Amino acid sequence: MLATQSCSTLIHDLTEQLANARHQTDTLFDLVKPDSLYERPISERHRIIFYIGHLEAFDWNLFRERALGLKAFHPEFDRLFAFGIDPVGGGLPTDRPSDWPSIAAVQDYVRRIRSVLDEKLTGALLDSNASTSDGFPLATLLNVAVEHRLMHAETLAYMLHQLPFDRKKPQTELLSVNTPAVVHRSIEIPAGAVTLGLPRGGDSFGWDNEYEAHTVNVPAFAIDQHKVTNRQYLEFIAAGGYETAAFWSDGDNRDNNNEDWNWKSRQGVSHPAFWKRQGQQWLYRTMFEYVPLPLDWPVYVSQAEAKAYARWAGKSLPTEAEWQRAAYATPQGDERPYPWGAKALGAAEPAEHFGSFNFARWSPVPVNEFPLGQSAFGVDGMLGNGWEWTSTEFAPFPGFEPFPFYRGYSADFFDGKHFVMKGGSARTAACMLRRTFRNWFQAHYQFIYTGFRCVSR
Ligand code: AVJ
Repeated sequence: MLATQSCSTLIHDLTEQLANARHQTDTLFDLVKPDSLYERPISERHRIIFYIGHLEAFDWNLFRERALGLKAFHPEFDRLFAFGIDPVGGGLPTDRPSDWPSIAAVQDYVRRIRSVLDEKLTGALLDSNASTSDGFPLATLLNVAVEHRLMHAETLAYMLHQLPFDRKKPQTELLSVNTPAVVHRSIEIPAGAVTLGLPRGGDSFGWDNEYEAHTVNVPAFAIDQHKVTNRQYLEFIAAGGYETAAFWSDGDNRDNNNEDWNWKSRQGVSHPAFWKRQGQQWLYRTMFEYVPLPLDWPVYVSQAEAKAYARWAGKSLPTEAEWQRAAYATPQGDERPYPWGAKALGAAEPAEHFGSFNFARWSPVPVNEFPLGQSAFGVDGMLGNGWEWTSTEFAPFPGFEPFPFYRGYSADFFDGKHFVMKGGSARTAACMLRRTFRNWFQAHYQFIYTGFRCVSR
């Protein structure tokens, strides 16, 4: 497992983090039986083989010319494996397995890139002021490579989750399903300010969309202490939640008012993607097996489903700023680096007693499993055990500038179709639990480790 550590600017730490991240993704691909690497577990994404090449092509395309001044040795693969896909509104890929290179050729490409990068980066890094042709410190690029790979370690887990069990090498996992009964209540958060974003010129790493820091004044609201559980979501289903159009549209002035309802109807969605009905019973699909639905685990759903539940409950999804205030603000008016602050157990850095993250396990745990992780206001489980949907469209903060070496990382998704998720899942690396990290997906994407909690205003 990865050491629990946050982002670093120290070169030595960074090369070690890259090695750890490689180990993490290698282990994931290793979970797949070799005859199944050309499968496409999620129809909106590439086949598994693409990602083996992609993780190396990404690093190589990032460093090769601008940091190391090297020549390409396989430009065709550099292009083939350069970018993943996220089709908006249909347009699924239609390639066939035979369109892709052999596993041996891809592994060769991977090995060659790793050995060249390891050799050349070590040299370049000896100069502690090393920077790229566009003037960024080499440390920033290394953070980009490490976090890009760690994000894929999570999104690959979503993908392999959907791969049929018999195409994976089985693993046993002890599931946590019993904790003290979950008592649901909502917590009043008084009106006040909260900081979003990172100030430029600081020495910690952030992606382009985390800049710049700014203050938002948030009116008073009340927020669920816990994430919405499978048990609560069952009540929504029993109340006809998936058959009632009123829960699926905004009733506001948007032209695409019925988009969520139309999506749900067209796709025939009638329950969360991780659930399966068997006779009178609901089963839950974990990474390796079906189990009876664990009622106190957080429900993982698309944003459209989360919003429908919230409307049924007479509540809303939190905005990004509300979520941030519930997680990091305090009654005293200061802000904590992590929801739990520096408590009796010593350092405030993410540690396993504060929540389920940093590859701690495959499956969720009950929503009340880690009371030590509570925020200053007593809101529980805000980091780990599943990302949380906000109602906020993924859009730039004031002062946003794309990274010149990766212009599309965020900007390609400022399209009104992607929404901000905050928090983290069991498969989120510790470094991305920082306060300013922003994740996002399309409102209709169901295969992510993402749940929600509701607010009232
Ligand atoms: C930030 C998780 C939404 O997976 O689409 C990986 C991360 N971008 N390679 C995604 C990403 C390019 C991105 N998310």
